[in-house]
Order: sequence, then C-alpha cells, then structure tokens
Amino acid sequence: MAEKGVKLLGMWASPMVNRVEWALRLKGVEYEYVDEDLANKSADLLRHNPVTKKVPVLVHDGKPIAESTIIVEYIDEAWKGGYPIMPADPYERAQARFWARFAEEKCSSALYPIFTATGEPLRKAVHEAQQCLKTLETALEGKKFFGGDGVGYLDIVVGWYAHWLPIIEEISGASVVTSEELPLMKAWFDRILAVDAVKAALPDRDRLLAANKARREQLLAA
Ligand SMILES: N[C@@H](CCC(=O)N[C@@H](CS)C(=O)NCC(=O)O)C(=O)O
Repeated sequence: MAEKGVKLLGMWASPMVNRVEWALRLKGVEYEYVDEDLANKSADLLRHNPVTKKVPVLVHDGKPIAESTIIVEYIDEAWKGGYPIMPADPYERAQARFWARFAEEKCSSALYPIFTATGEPLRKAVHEAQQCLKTLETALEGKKFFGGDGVGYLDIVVGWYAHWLPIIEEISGASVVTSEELPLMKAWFDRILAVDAVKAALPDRDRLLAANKARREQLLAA
C-alpha cells in the first residue's frame, strides 16, 4: 500500500527546499521533513528522484515530485482551496512564470560569482548582479510583494535572496542590495522576511554564515 501523507526530502541549507516549505506552510499543509546528507544520499532520495538525485523531493501519498518550482505549482493545485500561490488570472500567471524564469536563469546565476570573487572581478560581479536585480525590481513597482498584497509564486521563487544575499555580502565585503541602488528590493527583503510562513522555515543565519565562510575559503584556496 502506498505511504500516506506529505513528506519533504530536503537539506537544511538549500534555498530550493525553502521554497517548498514556504508553499506548504502558506497552505497550512502538515508535512514530515527529512534532512538528507547530500554526500551520502538516502535510498529514499535515490528511489524517489532517480533522474537528478537532487532535493527537494515532495512525496505526496507515496508519489514523488521533483524540481522546486514544479513542486510549488503542484502544491498550489493539489491544495486548491487554501492560500492562493499562483495568480488567478491567466495573464498574471504567465507574467509570474516569466519573471521566475528570468530570475532563475539570469539573476541567480549572476549572484554566485560574488561569492567567490575578489578585487576587480568582484566589483564587476556586483555590478552585473545589480543590473539584473534592477530589471527584476521593475516587477515590484507599486506593490508590496511580487504577488501583490501578499506573497505569491515569484516571492517564493526569489525569496531566498532576502536571507542569503546579506550573508553573501558579509562574507565577500560587497554591497549589492542597498537602499540607494535597489530601494524596492531592499524594502521587499524586510517585508518577506517578516512573513510568518517564511520566518518559520529559514536556515539559521549563523550556521549558514559559518558554512558559507568555510566554503568560500576552500574555493579561494583551490
Ligand atoms: N533545479 C533544482 C535544483 C535543486 C538543487 O540544486 N538541489 C541541490 C541542493 S540546493 C542538490 O540536491 N544537490 C545535490 C547534488 O547535486 O547532487 C530545483 O529547483 O529543485
């Protein structure tokens, strides 16, 4: 008989896993969280996601779903009556998906080089990330959240920037999201981090800082 209930295979420091936790919490869905050791993946993870072998994987009544953005959309459809994550209007839904893809393909990849660069390459990486975030910020104009008055799909997809970027800034010594350069994004950082469902599922800042500091030193030494 298939196992019943909702299980999330995750990893404590994964922003992609946070997306799924936020969606489940916004919907009020009870779930079991299983933390994976990605250096020694469990048989459960390999069985449920044999294709990419990555977290997050959501297992709903025994059926696995992989890829964080797909899982978030699945949660919205499977628990339709609860908190609405995707916009009701088809055009707005298409816009949310467009910006999510833009952020994922352009902005997220523009943030990683800041983590490992120093000197002139760091200055260049910061400039490129800021240009990308400025474009993304236009989707926030006149709104509290990307989703409007409340957290929506795009907020969930890019919400990790609010927690991770200040940590990347602290480690690299760079300033990326400032009130001068990105005022709407900066205000949104504060707003999204104050949302209960988001606050309740964020990795501990000190632990994340220490892990990333060690990782940067390792990468710089290599
Ligand atoms: N596009 C995937 C990315 C997932 C991903 O990169 N997961 C990482 C943790 S953040 C992972 O499982 N890495 C283990 C591996 O690559 O073997 C998603 O959004 O779910």
